[in-house]
Amino acid sequence: MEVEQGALPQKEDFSGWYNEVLWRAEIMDVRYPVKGLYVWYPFGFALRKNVYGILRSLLDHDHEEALFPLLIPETELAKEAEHIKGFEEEVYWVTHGGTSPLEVKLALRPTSECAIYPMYHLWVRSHADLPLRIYQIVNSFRYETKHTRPLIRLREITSFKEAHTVHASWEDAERQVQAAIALYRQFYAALAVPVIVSKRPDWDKFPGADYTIAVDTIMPDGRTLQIGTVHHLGDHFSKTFSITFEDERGEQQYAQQTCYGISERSIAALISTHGDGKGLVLPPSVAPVQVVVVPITIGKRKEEVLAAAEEVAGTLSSAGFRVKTDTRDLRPGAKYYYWEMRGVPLRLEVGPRDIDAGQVTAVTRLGEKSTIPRSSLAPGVGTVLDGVAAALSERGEEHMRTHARVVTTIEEMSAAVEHGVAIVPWCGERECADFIEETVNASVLGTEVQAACAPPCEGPCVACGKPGTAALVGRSY
Ligand code: P5A
Ligand code: ZN
Repeated sequence: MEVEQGALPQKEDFSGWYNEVLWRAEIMDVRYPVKGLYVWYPFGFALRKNVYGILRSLLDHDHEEALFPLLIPETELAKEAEHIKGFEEEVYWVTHGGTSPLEVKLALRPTSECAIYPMYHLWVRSHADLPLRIYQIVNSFRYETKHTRPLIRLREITSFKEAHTVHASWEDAERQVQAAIALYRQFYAALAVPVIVSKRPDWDKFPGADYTIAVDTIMPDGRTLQIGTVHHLGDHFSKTFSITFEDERGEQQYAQQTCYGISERSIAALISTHGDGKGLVLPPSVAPVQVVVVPITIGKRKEEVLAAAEEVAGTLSSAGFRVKTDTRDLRPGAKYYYWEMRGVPLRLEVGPRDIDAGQVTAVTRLGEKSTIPRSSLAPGVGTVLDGVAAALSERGEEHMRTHARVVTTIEEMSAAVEHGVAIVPWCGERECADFIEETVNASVLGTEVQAACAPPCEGPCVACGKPGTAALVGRSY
């Protein structure tokens, strides 16, 4: 395999850095000849598998996985008025079968409410069927008109995890919203990606929802990225699709619903949060290769070094680590560069001196060097990897602390959004949000802000001076 040369663009030039890392680390190939559609390389796909493995295992506690069709008849998609209004400009249509026009046009799902809920109409009969919690991981299509970007704004979302739940009461559905937020928090904690949770303003909620809670992260350039949303759907869709159940007293009731989704933006956030000037930096939990063993074969003891390297790799892989031994005919430096680019959390070097000392030399992706005795190799490696994971979480939190500021005036807010987000008191009026947005060229992203760094902030609205509560203001992707 060819080893790329030359330095990466600085991470300060975030777009340049991001695009370069995606192809040099073999995450995505952007050369596919349709705008907004990209190809997963095998290495990127292995990363995706690990990330979505975590998401699946969190969901599998109390959700069931299923699979619904990609095509939605126009007649179903058009049923919920607000929903179709929200998506009509983004829908791709299948209009023909071969050369014959279809009687009913078929939409490629932009999201699957209108594919799933006609079936929920058939499946939900009695209170004993509730709660119902189902998810699927599928591709979905949105004709995005804003600037498309790999993993961030796609026309084919390849890794759309959507959960759809049904409950007997509005309060039960609200508890599900809280449970979903907790689940997303756990997921992002496992990726060491810091998040801010907030309630989107009414004009920005999901089409057809009572309200929307969003999970945002702050990218290296200070702009926010929405990396998950949880929607309380109330009975909007259950009335449209006639999803009813017989309650304990034998009466028919409309069901209450929620839905929540995550896409490969989660992987964009992972890459962007941790990567550095040498490429990817991956938490051990998701790294396709957790440990690379590099034999240092200088001089006469080549066979002995190779054998020792294989033995080290064998021990670790029996202990359950994802290990690779790099025996390619390249200089060690070229190998280091290659695996650093791919974010491998730990490199073990095995040379003649290590053999004599009964040890391996360990260098983490964060640059920490140590030695680990061969006699306690697996526990030693486990400890070092735990250290990498902890350091990444700490760095993520530090990024959040330095890029989210609680402020009280227009001037401070204006300064804060230049390199991150501001948390400011806002009265909730649209007019004041418009004023804020025009004045500082950023958006009012949410209220009821929950961030590790943000104490509850109350005070006079930055725009009008009336009583206000914490709002999240920032520039988003
Ligand atoms: C929830 C799941 C929904 O579609 N229906 C089922 C609900 N919500 S959403 O907010 O519209 O999308 C969920 C999350 O998907 C990500 N996302 C995207 N990712 C990449 N490219 C896109 N074009 C795109 N559109 C949405 C966002 O993270 C969003 O929160
Ligand atoms: Zn106001």
